[in-house]
Amino acid sequence: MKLPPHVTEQTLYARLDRFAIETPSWGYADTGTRFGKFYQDAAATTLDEKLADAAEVHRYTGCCPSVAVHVLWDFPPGSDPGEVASQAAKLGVRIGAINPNVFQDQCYKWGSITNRDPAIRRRAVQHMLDSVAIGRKVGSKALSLWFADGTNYPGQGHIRQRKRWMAEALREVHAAMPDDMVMLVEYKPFEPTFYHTDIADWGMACAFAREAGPRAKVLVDTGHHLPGCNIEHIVAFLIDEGMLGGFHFNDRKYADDDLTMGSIDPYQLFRIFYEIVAAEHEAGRDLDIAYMVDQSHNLKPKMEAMIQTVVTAQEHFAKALLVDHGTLQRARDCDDLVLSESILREAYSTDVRPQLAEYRKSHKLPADPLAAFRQSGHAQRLAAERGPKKSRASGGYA
Ligand code: RM4
Ligand code: MN
Ligand code: MN
Repeated sequence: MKLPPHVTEQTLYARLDRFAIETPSWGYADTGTRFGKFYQDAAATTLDEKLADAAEVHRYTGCCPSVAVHVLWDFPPGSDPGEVASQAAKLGVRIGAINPNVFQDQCYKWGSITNRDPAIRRRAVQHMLDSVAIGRKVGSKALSLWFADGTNYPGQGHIRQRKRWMAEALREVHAAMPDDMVMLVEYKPFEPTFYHTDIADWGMACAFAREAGPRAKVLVDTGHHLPGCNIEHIVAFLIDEGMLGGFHFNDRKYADDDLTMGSIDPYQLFRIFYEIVAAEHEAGRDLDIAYMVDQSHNLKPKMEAMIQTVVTAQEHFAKALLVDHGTLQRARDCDDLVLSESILREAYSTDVRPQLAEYRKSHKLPADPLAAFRQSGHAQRLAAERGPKKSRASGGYA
């Protein structure tokens, strides 16, 4: 494949070298929907297994050096964060974002940091402070926050008071973070609450992040928007405000479906990457954005789904790097919208797979990571080893 004249192999390869994607520990584990959970023999159960699977994905793709962890699921009481960090290093990965979990315990029935009971609010804040401490010990650079807090019925909660509790808690946690840690504030319009959610959209996340402190930014989970929402607009806006901290990548058809990235709307993924690449082009430097995956592979084999996601991310990022910014600007300057759109479509339609295969070969990686993984028999070996040991409590709906 020939690259367009404005892109050199050298610059493309160099930018891809600096494009890392963090995979989540929970993406390797058995997860389900609220209706049930179907176990996979090869899926990971322990944190060691999740780290081993993430390391294997990194070996095939070369661009997933870190793993996001969920405190409650991955660090049960008594676990040693230092031990986890060295186990990760031994496997060839490091611990990425720390995700506190203040939505699962029974005490959070009426919310966590916006619960009207000060004792529960304290408990939730304490869990976040403990998560910061774990983050310090494992060398994590990000505290990633998502709250299930909200109400189910009109009249249930004092919305403005809850807003103040939220701000207060975030400020306290921000103050406890080391200087090299960022706080990522995630938003979601609904689920598990269905009337109002305390951080329902990017604007609220941005306001809370600004109030929390200078190292708090917004986290855009691509599945957390109402239908029809223009996500790339949000991305461009947050970049311009200096408030885009990172992504949780996944795809969706209806709600927070957590499907694999680009499976439903790959052009949207390209448009998101285009806004980033355009801003980087104008700034003359990379933007500091954490690219993370947040998917629930209920039915797809976990590691294959992850490799498919990572390869899809690289492909769409590479396509965005092909956009001819100069010609696009000239087309805009004379309001030539047909040409402007065609320039984006030209880049999007370019088959970058041969170029990526070459790029990977130059790094001694498999040209086609997914095919290579499938041929390796690794998943079958894991299934034989892990399957018989797995306890399969029925994960029913009721
Ligand atoms: C939420 C959100 C969070 C994730 C939880 C499990 O919908 O996406 O990032 O940690 O699900
Ligand atoms: Mn998420
Ligand atoms: Mn989600």
